[in-house]
Amino acid sequence: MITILAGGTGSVKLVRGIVSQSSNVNVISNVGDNYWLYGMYLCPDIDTIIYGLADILDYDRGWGITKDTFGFLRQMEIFGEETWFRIGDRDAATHLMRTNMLKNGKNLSDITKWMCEKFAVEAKVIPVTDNSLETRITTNKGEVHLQEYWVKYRGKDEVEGIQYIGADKARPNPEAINAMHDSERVIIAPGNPLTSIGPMLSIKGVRKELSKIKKKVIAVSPLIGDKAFSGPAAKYMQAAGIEVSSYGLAKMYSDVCSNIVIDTKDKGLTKQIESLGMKVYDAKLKMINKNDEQALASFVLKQIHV
Ligand code: FO1
Repeated sequence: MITILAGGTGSVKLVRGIVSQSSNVNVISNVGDNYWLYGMYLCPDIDTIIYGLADILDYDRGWGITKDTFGFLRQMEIFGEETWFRIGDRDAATHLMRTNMLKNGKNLSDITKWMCEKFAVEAKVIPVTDNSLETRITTNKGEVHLQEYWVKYRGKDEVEGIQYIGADKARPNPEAINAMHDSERVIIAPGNPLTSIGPMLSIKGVRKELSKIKKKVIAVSPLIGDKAFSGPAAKYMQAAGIEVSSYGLAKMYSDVCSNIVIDTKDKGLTKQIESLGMKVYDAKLKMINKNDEQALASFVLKQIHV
């Protein structure tokens, strides 16, 4: 059994690769970027993983359903609503079903299981918690939800801080803890360390469990040099006072994992990272097609000899 901790867009390629190589995979999903909009509960990271595994993800955008239409959004615009968050018509059905089920008393874990069944996804997708956990970004103009910072305001303002609201009270999903405990290997996907992986690590029980099993935990870096493959990881790392490099990442993860895969171009950092007590592996990290996803996944699965 393999468990992978994942965010959305930055993680989905490796998640797909891992699932293509192993039949018993748990994906623990971030929920910090969940967002209420038009009375619907959106879980972008959970949906990106499920759509990716169901092979219906819009790969160019990295979110939403491929070839979706936007009639619903157009109508909201006519009603005078803000439409900065591009919800497709089929995607809206996912949010509506989830919201109705929540209103009928189901929890996010059960709803996610139901979604996996409906999309014929065999891997288990497990929300890291069923409690409220919200990533908020502080800028010089104030504090906003992550989706507002990145999508509505296009990540323009200087980031001063990142908060995980609710982390102190959030209970880890017992299924997530059991999955990590029972797995041969636990992988930290190359998601944004502050906004995809960070919210999960901010839950005390998750961090504690990972630190207990850190010898079998392997992280895959989302960086080459001081640049992320995609998205604002570098900007958030800088704001959090973390060196923007795979060394900075390794330092951030050093209490929860003993193994890291960095890009071959960053091989020069090996000694420095090893000084943190971590094993370092290098590979080509950029995944452009399914072959790359599978190659990196099989490389990651071959490492760690506990
Ligand atoms: N990201 C954008 O940059 N613009 C969008 O309009 C947008 C819509 C959207 C709709 C559904 C969904 O599941 C994700 C969506 N995303 C959009 C991605 C999302 O904002 C983030 O990339 C993730 O939350 C981070 O993992």
